[in-house]
Amino acid sequence: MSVCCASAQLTFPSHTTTPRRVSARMSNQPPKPTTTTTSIFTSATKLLWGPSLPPGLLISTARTAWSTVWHLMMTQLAPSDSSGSYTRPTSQFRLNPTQFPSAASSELHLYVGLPCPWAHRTLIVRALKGLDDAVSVSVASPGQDGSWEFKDNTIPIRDKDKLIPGLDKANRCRNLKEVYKSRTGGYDGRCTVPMLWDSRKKDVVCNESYDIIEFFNTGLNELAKNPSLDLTPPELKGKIETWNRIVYPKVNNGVYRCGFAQSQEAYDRAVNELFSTLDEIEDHLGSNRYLCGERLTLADVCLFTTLIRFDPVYNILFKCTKKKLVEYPNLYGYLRDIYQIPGVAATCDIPAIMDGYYKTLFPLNASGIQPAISLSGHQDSLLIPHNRDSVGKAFVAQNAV
Ligand SMILES: N[C@@H](CCC(=O)N[C@@H](CS)C(=O)NCC(=O)O)C(=O)O
Repeated sequence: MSVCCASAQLTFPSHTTTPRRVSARMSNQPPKPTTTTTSIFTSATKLLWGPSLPPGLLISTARTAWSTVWHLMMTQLAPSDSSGSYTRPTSQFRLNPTQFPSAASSELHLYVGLPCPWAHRTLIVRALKGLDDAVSVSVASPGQDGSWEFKDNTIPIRDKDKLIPGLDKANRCRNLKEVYKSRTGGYDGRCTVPMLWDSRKKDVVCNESYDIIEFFNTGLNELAKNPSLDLTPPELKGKIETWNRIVYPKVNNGVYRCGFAQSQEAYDRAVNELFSTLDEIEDHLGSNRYLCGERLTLADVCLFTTLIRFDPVYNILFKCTKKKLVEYPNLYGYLRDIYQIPGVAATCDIPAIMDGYYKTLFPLNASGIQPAISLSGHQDSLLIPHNRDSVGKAFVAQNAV
């Protein structure tokens, strides 16, 4: 099975840009009990133990069985170490920044899924650099068998450039596993998004998001509409690395360490590290428009894709509950600032994100029910003015894009 942003295999259901009801047949949820089955259960329990709770022995047996099954599922969903801390598996296809493939000899295609924060990074940098013509995209959605698959959504012609789940435009495969398998040399490992594919060589170029965004930022300038935008300017490389070393383990992966923890200790450690890092960033953003000062960098792109999922998903589903993002005025303004950079909003789809997480991470949300979220989690609220132009010495990075 595949999992959103994790390792194992639980997948996302299909989604659209607006919230909608998914029919029981189409969704990954178990069918709802009918009135007849509900009344059979009610009658059976009344017959067995009347209106009181089931006998203690039954409860403790069910509890042991339930928790064993939960641990088994979590082990596949999210491998952990002996202390119960989530350990993210490493990506198989990496890019060396000193040996980027040549743009002229490749035909690049990007595979993504909209709920995935790692894939989201690649969509943002592709949009900011103006690589939409140079790198085509297929948006995958989850299938019943647990792998990312491609669905025929018969996208209207006017929407053909929108990021909507659909068919595999590069290989006409039914699912991502088939694409990975068809690579020169074959493949039998984890089939994750984002995945960058070279249609000419019929091979995976890379399936590690940070490598892909570095490549998009500097390796394809001859094809980019905004070649002058540099999201890793040489003078900021040190700061970017410093922030990445903090933000990746404590925030990007930190929210997963909270949600996928398999012991109280592992959760406590993760949640404390997450919130002390958010407190630190909140302070920093009081006098810096972006993480590295006046310019938007790759470090911001990486932080942004976690922040936009925070109130609608991680705060609730992953128990990142000490605070909501909206309670951090600087972080929340920073989120809106980046969202309002031209090109970014079109890569964001909160209904698709919610659909993906709440309906497919079965061990964390067995009912599949999506919670109602407060206003701060809604996409429209990201259009509220951010008033951050004056924070620090504002070099308006988005003017360059
Ligand atoms: N380290 C990878 C993580 C990618 C990842 O975990 N993607 C998830 C979706 S959010 C996935 O495709 N999981 C499928 C699986 O694990 O089989 C990156 O940054 O690109």
